[in-house]
Amino acid sequence: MIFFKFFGLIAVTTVAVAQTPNNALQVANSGGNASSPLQYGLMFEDINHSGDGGIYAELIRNRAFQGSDFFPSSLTGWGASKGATLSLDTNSPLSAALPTSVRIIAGDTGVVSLVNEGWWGIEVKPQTYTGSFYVNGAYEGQFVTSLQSTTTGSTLALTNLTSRSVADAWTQHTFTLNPTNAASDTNNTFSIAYDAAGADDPLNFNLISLFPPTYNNRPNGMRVDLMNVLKDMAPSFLRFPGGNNLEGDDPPHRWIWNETIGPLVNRPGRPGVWGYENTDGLGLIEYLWWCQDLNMEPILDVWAGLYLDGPVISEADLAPYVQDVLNELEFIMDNLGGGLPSYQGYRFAAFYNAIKERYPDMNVLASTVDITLSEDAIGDYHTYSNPDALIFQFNQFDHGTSEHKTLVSEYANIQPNATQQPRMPFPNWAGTVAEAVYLIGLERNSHATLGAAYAPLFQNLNSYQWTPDLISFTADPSQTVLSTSYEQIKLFSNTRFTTTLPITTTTPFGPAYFVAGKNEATNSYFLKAAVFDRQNPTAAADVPFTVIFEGVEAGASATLTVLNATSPEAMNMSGGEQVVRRDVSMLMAEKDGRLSFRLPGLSVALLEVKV
Ligand SMILES: *[C@@H]1O[C@H](CO)[C@@H](O)[C@H](O)[C@H]1NC(C)=O
Ligand SMILES: *[C@@H]1O[C@H](CO)[C@@H](O)[C@H](O)[C@H]1NC(C)=O
Ligand SMILES: *[C@@H]1O[C@H](CO)[C@@H](O)[C@H](O)[C@H]1NC(C)=O
Ligand SMILES: *[C@@H]1O[C@H](CO)[C@@H](O)[C@H](O)[C@H]1NC(C)=O
Ligand SMILES: *[C@@H]1O[C@H](CO)[C@@H](O)[C@H](O)[C@H]1NC(C)=O
Ligand SMILES: *[C@@H]1O[C@H](CO)[C@@H](O)[C@H](O)[C@H]1NC(C)=O
Ligand SMILES: *[C@@H]1O[C@H](CO)[C@@H](O)[C@H](O)[C@H]1NC(C)=O
Ligand SMILES: CC(=O)N[C@H]1CO[C@H](CO)[C@@H](O)[C@@H]1O
Repeated sequence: MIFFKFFGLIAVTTVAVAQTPNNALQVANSGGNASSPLQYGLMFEDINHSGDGGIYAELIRNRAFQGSDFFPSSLTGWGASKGATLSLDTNSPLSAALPTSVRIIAGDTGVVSLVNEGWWGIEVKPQTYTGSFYVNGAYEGQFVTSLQSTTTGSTLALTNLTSRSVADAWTQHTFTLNPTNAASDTNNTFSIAYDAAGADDPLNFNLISLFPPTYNNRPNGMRVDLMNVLKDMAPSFLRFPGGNNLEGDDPPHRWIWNETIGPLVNRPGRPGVWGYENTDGLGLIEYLWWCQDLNMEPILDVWAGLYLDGPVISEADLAPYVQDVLNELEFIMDNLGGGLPSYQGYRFAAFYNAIKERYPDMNVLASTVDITLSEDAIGDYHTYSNPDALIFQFNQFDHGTSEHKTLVSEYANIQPNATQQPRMPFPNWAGTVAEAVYLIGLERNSHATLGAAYAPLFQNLNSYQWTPDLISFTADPSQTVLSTSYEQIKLFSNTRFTTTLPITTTTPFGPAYFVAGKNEATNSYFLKAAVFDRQNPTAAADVPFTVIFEGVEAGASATLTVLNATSPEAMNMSGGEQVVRRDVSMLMAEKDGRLSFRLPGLSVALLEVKV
C-alpha cells in the first residue's frame, strides 16, 4: 500500500515540474482577429412543403383552390359525403386573386359534408383551433364544423354556427373548435356539414382555413413545435424566400413581394419551382414576423432579373425590377441557370448601386462569390459536399479579407464518402463532424466570413425530393427528426465569440481541428474542436488535448461538452435510435491553468471557461 502511495506521489510531482508540452494549445488573451461573431442562421425556401404544409401552420390543404398554367386548380385534399359531387367553379370569384371555388351539388336532401384531409393528416389535441370559410348561396340552418378521426371514426370536436349565407354573394363565417381529448394519431379530417334541405343547390365554398395556436399567437402564423426547434438553434439570420423558388421558372412567375401581403383573400399564390402551387399565405410580412419572433436578422433575397428557365432581363429592361426592389427595401439572389455573365456584367451592379444610393447603411449581398464585388458588398458561397472535400476546405477562408465578407448561406454534407455516391437520406455523423470542421474554419476567419446556414432546413417526410435535410417532420410533432447536424449546430451556435484568440502550438490541424475565442460580454473563453481523421475516419482513436488559456489560473473550472455517436454512418432518422450522445463534464484547471482531456475519434466538442 505504502509502495503504491509513494509512486502516486512521485507521479504527481513529475507532472507538477513538467514544462508546458509543446503540443499544448496555448491560447493568448489578445491578438486574435477581432471580428463580429460568426453568425449561425437559417436558409429557407418553400421547398417541397416546408412552408405550405410545413412551418406555416395552416391545417387545410388546398384551402383556396389556387392554380396556374403550371399547376391547374384541383380538388386535391378534398372529398365529400356520399351522394354529393364536388367541382371547381370559376363563375363566382371570391376575389380577383382567388377566382376558383368549390361547388357542391348535394344530390339528395340529407346532410352534406365537405371534407379536407389536411397536409397528410391533422394533429388534434386539446387546444383552440381557429377557422373560417366563405360560402356563396342561400342557406337557412346550421353549418356543423368538426374534426373527425379516420382511425377511430369518432368526432374529436364539433361547433355549430348559424348560417348567414345568401344567394349570389360571399359571406365569411368564423368559428373555433375545442377538442377535449387528443386524437390517437394524426389521421384526422376537417369537415363542414350542412342540411341540404335548407340550402340552395349548389353551394360554393372558398378560402376554408383552420389554424391551431401559432407561435406567439400570430394570426396566420407558424407551427409552434417547429419554431421551438429552430429557437433552440439560436439562429441569428433568416435568408428567405429563396433561392430557386424566388426566381420562378419563367415569366411572370417570379416571387412578387406585393402579391404576398395583405388579407389572404388578396393573395393569388404562384407556381413554385418545387412542383406545386404556393399559397403565399407565408408571405413577406409573415417572414418578417418569423425573424422578429426568433430575434433573427432578415436576409431578404430579391429577384435580380433571371428566370430559372430563362430569360435573363436585358440591361435596357431592368430598371422596373430595380425599382421594384427599391420599393421593397432589399437585396440580391442566385445565379443558377447560366446567368453569371449578365450578373457580373450589369445585373448585380444595377441593384447594388440603386440600393446603396437610397440606403447607404444597408448590407448588400451578391448571390455568388464569382464576381468582382462593388465596395462593401458581401459574397455568398454554397457547398453541397462530402466529408473529405469539406475538410479539405477547412482553410478556404484563411487570408480572406474583412473588406468583402462571405456568407456561406447553404452548406451540407450530402454524400457519405469522397466518391460519387447516392445522397444520404438524413445527415450522418461523419458528415456532421466534417461540417463542424468546416465551421471551425469559418469561425477562425470570422473577420472574413459573415455566417453560415445548413440547407435545406426542412423536409416534409410525406413529400420530398432532396435529402439530406436538417429537420424532418410530418403533421405529427412526435415524428420530428432532429438530425445529427442539428445537434452540432445547436452546440456551436449557442456560443458566439466576440473575438478569436491566437493559439500557439506544435499540434497541426488534423485529425484535431480547433479554434479559440472569447466572449467579452459573458467573460468566457472557448475552444471549439472537432476530431476527424481523413485518412482513417472509422478508426476512433482518442486525441489528447491540453489547453491553456492566458488568464485562466489553476483551480478554475471549465465545462466540456462532447458530442459523439454510435458510428460514422449513424443517422438520427424517423423511428430510429438516438445516435448522438452528448456528454457534459466539469474540468478543473491544473498548474498553469492547463485543462487536459481526451476527445474520441469522430467527435465535436466545446470547452468553456468563465473567468
Ligand atoms: C388514414 O387512414 C385511412 C384508412 O385507414 C388510410 O387509407 C389513409 O392512408 C390514412 N391516411 C393517413 C394520412 O395516414
Ligand atoms: C348542430 O346542428 C345540427 C344540425 O342542425 C344538430 O343536429 C346538432 O344537434 C347540433 N349540435 C350541437 C352541438 O349544437
Ligand atoms: C406590385 O407592384 C407593382 C410595381 O409597383 C405594381 O405594378 C403592381 O400593381 C403591384 N401589385 C399589387 C398586387 O399591388
Ligand atoms: C486570423 O486570420 C488569419 C488569416 O485568415 C488566419 O490565418 C488566422 O488563423 C486567424 N487567427 C485566429 C486566431 O483565428
Ligand atoms: C436525434 O438526436 C438528438 C440529440 O441526441 C436527440 O435529442 C433526438 O431526440 C434524436 N432523435 C430524433 C428522432 O430526433
Ligand atoms: C463516445 O465516446 C466515449 C468516450 O470515448 C465512448 O465511451 C463511447 O463509447 C463513444 N460512443 C458513444 C455512442 O457514446
Ligand atoms: C463509404 O465507402 C465505402 C467504400 O466504397 C463503403 O464500403 C461504405 O459503405 C461507404 N459508407 C457509407 C456510409 O455509405
Ligand atoms: C409537389 C411535390 O410533392 N413535389 C415533389 C416532392 O417530393 C416527391 C418525392 O417524395 C416528388 O415526387 C414530388 O414531385
